Amino acid sequence: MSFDPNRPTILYAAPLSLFSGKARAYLRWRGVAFEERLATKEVYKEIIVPRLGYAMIPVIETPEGETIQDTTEIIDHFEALAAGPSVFPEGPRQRLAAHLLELYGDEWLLLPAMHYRWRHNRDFAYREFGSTAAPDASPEEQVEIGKKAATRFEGVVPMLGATPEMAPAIEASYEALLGELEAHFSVNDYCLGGRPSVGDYGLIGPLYAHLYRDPASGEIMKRLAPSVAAWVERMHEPPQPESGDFLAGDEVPETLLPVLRRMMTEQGPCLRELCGAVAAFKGGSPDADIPRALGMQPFTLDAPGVKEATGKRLIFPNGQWLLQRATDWLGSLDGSERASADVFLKQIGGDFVTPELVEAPVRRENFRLVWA
Ligand SMILES: N[C@@H](CCC(=O)N[C@@H](CS)C(=O)NCC(=O)O)C(=O)O
Repeated sequence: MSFDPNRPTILYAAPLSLFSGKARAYLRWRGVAFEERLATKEVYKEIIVPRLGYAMIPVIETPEGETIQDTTEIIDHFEALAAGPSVFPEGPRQRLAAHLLELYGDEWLLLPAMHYRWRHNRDFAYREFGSTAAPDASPEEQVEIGKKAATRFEGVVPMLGATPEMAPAIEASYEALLGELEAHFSVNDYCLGGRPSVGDYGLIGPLYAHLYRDPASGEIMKRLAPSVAAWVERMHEPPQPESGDFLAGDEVPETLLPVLRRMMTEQGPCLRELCGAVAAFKGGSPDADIPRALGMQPFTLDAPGVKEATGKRLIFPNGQWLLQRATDWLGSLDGSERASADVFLKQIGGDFVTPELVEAPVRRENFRLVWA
């Protein structure tokens, strides 16, 4: 892509941020010439909050001055401009798998990400929050600044389901997932073959900043799943932008199926409940703004050897917005393509995923969810 040094694409982001890692990895693979600027306290105050109305990263500023927040919208934006290979596979199954994996990474794997960061990397995280907010402060000051800056993030961790009681289940489920991913990435460069898909970008969010870069978590990943760590490195520093092909014949590799089955076992019941909660909220308050969270829901992890694997988590309508990318895709298919996608969903225990699952669709406008 062309690059005007006078008007670069700017990514406001931070090394410790989950979704910054997703955006950065994508922009690098896409070959976008961008400049990354640290989301310091001043950047939040002077750029991010005035533009979005709230504090969130990553944020893109395009050479034309357009602001984009939300990694999915960032990817959509650059995919629409790109002439090269797409991160959206064309095959019905592969495209569905890619959308589902983005939803799994963005919304579900927050749980192990937050658990490991705040239980096993707390001091590191304070330092990182401090050096992001105030890069010029002394290391001692940064720890204090970091503790304050982290409150908003740390405070929400139990509400994501990462409570001390759930620690054994979260770790057992995550280690089982690492085993499944290891089996996959020891024979495949990316989820669907030789090219990263939007599903890889969903997974890289939690698996990079929190579960690879945070030191205690990185040690676990490198020890238990070296091929996963190698995939993280490949994703974060792509050897060759805009290269590679998806597997031929719309194949979703056998080795990816256990990962998708785990997603459906753990996240599936919550997705059904989420769609019901969004529809009930619309029924009760059709004119109200859609809140970021709609109460709490129970969830159960597939945690080998652990008895207490049920906790509670916030219900996030944003998850439905991401799910709609899968259900809209499914709804656009007909004939043999739809039949092939349905067989695949059955194979992974996801046959509840139908266009009808979403009763009250949402879309994004001006950095917020609104009714579609
Ligand atoms: N769906 C958004 C999520 C972005 C997000 O949660 N960013 C975190 C940092 S990794 C953040 O700024 N959170 C602030 C908050 O949740 O209030 C995206 O894909 O960009």
